[in-house]
Amino acid sequence: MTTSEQNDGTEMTAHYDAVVVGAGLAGLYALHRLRQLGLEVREYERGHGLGGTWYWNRYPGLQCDTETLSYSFTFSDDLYRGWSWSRRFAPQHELLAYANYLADELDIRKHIQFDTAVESAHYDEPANLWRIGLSTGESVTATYFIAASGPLSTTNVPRIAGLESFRGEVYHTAQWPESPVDLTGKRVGVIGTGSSGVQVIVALAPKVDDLVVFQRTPQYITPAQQRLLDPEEVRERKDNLDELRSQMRNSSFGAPGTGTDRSAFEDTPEQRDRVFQAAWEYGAQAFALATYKDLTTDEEANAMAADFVRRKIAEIVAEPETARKLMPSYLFGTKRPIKADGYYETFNRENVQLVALGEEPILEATATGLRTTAADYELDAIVFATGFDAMTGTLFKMDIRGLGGVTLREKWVDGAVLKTALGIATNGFPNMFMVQGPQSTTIMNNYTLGIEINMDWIAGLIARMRRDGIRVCEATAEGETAWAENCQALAEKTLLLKTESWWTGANIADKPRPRLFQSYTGGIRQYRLELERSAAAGYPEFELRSEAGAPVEPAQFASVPA
Ligand code: NA7
Repeated sequence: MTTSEQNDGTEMTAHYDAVVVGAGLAGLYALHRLRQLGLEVREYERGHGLGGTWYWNRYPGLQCDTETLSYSFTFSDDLYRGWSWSRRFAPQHELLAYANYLADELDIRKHIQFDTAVESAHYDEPANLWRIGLSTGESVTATYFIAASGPLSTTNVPRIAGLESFRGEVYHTAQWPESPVDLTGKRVGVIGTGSSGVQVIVALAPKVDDLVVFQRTPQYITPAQQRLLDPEEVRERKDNLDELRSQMRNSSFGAPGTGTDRSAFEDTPEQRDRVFQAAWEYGAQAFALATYKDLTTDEEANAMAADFVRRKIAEIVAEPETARKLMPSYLFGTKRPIKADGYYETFNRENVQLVALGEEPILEATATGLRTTAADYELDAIVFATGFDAMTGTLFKMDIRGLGGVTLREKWVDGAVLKTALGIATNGFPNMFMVQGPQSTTIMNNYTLGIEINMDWIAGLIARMRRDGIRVCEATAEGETAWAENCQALAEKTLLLKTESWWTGANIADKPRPRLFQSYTGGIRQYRLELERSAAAGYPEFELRSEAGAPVEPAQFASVPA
């Protein structure tokens, strides 16, 4: 850090080589990689502790829905081997402990300032630096501005008329209090049945007196098949890390056992049932990713999977009317697949009631509960499990301004087109990089691996810049247009655009939505190859300018030894 005098000669502004937003897993790895380059880095975290998603989402029943033996950083053998998960899917406290383990082992905690939100980041073109305003009232400057602020970190709380008059407790799954919440013996309403809602519903049902589930869209939920990890399988993974890395980096999802080349049309209906049943029993991502390759590209194949789940619902749920309300009708896999144990069984409990909001929308909150068009539901607590303003929400919340004072929102929404170069940077915002930003693999794939691939590439680019005296790196308009079109073309080959979801930004009423798909859907392997191609070709999606302001020719740039 260096400090500089302001014009009036009184205030001092700290300057860092890089400022990183967020101390979730992406921010922690970003901090580590940039420190490895010898940069002075400051990381700001709005929370009181690190861990990002795993810090904020403390609701009962939370578990990661990617298998933990793959949901771990693999960049260091020692770190991978030094940590042991207890279960196939880690619970929240273990995920948080893992984030803290990383920070301590990498000795990076001292570079993180907690309880501090980045409120603004303005690019100062003449000075070629970012001026960053913090919630503490401080301001700092940085050469590189790194947004590791998370795709799911700004909560979505729907507006319900009269909510302020509700006399009971109100929670959001992603803003769960640190102090214990005891809902034992209470009447609880849960709004939302995405991954978080489903987990909290299963966890609360045996504890509360009455549970009323307010469901907007019925979901496809396949079993996670949670279990304790067998020490032998853990040892096997740890002993064969190179193989694990290779399997992860060469798969589409980013974890072993998550792909298949088989088409649903190659099997008879009886064979297909056996394949779906085996995947149902295996759990994890198997049903969505390892049964048939065409589930999310062909509507007929898709219907086969959807039909299997609907038959399961009919078998499991005793009350036919409840089963009917739980039947999903959208195309399977076009919202993020949900993995949970015992969800449909929960509706056989006498204390659990399902309200289909499609049939009886919520009118308002009253002092004592929620009123729909059909009934009054008396509640002691309302739990919002209503998700996030995903992908762009947190980026838009910060006042990020690039060249000419243009904000990201103005560029992507008012300009109506979401465009990024490789999901990492955007034209008009020099020296700003996003870790797992929009149009990267984000949480469509194994997030920890996506972070590593993304951040290694960014670190490689910054290392080259520093070595070659390149002061400005800006995504080109052509580069980002090509990437955005690539993302869109890939999404159009699937069924994903046929359903409104948080992947498309549709979960939030009135959200101004950028056109073009918000994620890269080509998978981890293809994304990695795209990044490698770009680096090998001298970063053609970027303009790199030297001290004198002259563009550096890609060929000249690429010829510098790594
Ligand atoms: P999600 O997956 O966005 O789920 C949010 C849920 O809340 C979903 O069922 C929504 O229904 C529902 N929702 C959202 N707004 C409303 C309103 N206004 N009224 C009623 N219901 C509403 O968030 P999660 O936290 O569960 O999971 C996010 C990711 O985190 C997940 O994919 C995992 O990767 C981890 P909808 O389906 O939109 O009709």
